[in-house]
Amino acid sequence: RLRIEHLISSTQPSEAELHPGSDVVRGLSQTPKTLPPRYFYDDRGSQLFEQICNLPEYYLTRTETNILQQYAGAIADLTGSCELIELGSGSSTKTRILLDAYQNAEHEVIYCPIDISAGILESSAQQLLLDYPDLRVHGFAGTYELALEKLPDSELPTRVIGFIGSTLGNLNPQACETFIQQITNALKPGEYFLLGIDLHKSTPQLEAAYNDSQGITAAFNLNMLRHLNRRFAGDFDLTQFEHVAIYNESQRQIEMHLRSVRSQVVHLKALDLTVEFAAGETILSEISRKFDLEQTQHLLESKGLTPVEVWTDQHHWFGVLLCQL
Ligand code: AVJ
Repeated sequence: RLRIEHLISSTQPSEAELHPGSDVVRGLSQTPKTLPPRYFYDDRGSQLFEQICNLPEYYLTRTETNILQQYAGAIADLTGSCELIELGSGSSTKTRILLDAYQNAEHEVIYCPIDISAGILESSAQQLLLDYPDLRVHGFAGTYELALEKLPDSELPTRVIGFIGSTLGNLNPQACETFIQQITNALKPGEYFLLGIDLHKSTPQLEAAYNDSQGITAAFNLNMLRHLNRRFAGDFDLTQFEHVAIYNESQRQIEMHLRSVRSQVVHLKALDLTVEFAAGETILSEISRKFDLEQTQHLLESKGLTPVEVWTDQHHWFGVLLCQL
């Protein structure tokens, strides 16, 4: 009941495949300096992220989980039997709420998790097979782009592409448009897109969620430098950088930085890269955009994805949208 395909682009390898770390070189050579958020997620970073999801200040995961618990039955009834394709499936914790709902409604599901990390994909798929004796799992280890291009036609009446957890917030508006276009290209008329997004709210609440009192988010942010040290033979001194997260109200995004506490020089030997930092200079390690439910609906609609149903919590902190092509 388990099949995992490892996607590699043999015909047209991407720049990232041909030159691992070229994105790091580009980001650190720029002013202001940036790094791609995907470097958060080595094994330790994925563990820290799981801890973040359980923090009292980090309302996102808890709120989305509650929305899914309340409306998973409605989602299952609206789509019926389907292939459930999840982008960035990780540990598949929230997915279980959906799988339970389809099971209760006696709708058949083939679960297609897509994740860049083959290890977490394999282990969470094995666990799901144990817990759901009728479930078929067809996973893809690779990037969203490749997986979306290579998705086979559905064996079941329809497909649902799920992108929950507000990962969309990591994309700037232009990248967001490109991404939605990739979704519509991958779907056939009548098929669904299930999206979870964090919503705009007060600055103190947002800044608390990204500056938790236990310092887990700070550790998560700094771990990116440890990851780069290991991957690219670097000498970032983690004691000489500090975590900064501020809400940019006009752009409606949390901006997470690594700030150099003094002037210093860092080397990444495997990339043949030397980087100079001024005292107080920052690296932008992540944007986390906070959306407006109506604006997002209009954006999806303008790309041909019609919102079928929109759910939120009592405080309007988080939104879940089911759209149809
Ligand atoms: C996984 C991108 C949704 O933006 O809230 C958590 C990552 N960064 N704390 C987010 C994150 C800092 C998270 N996303």
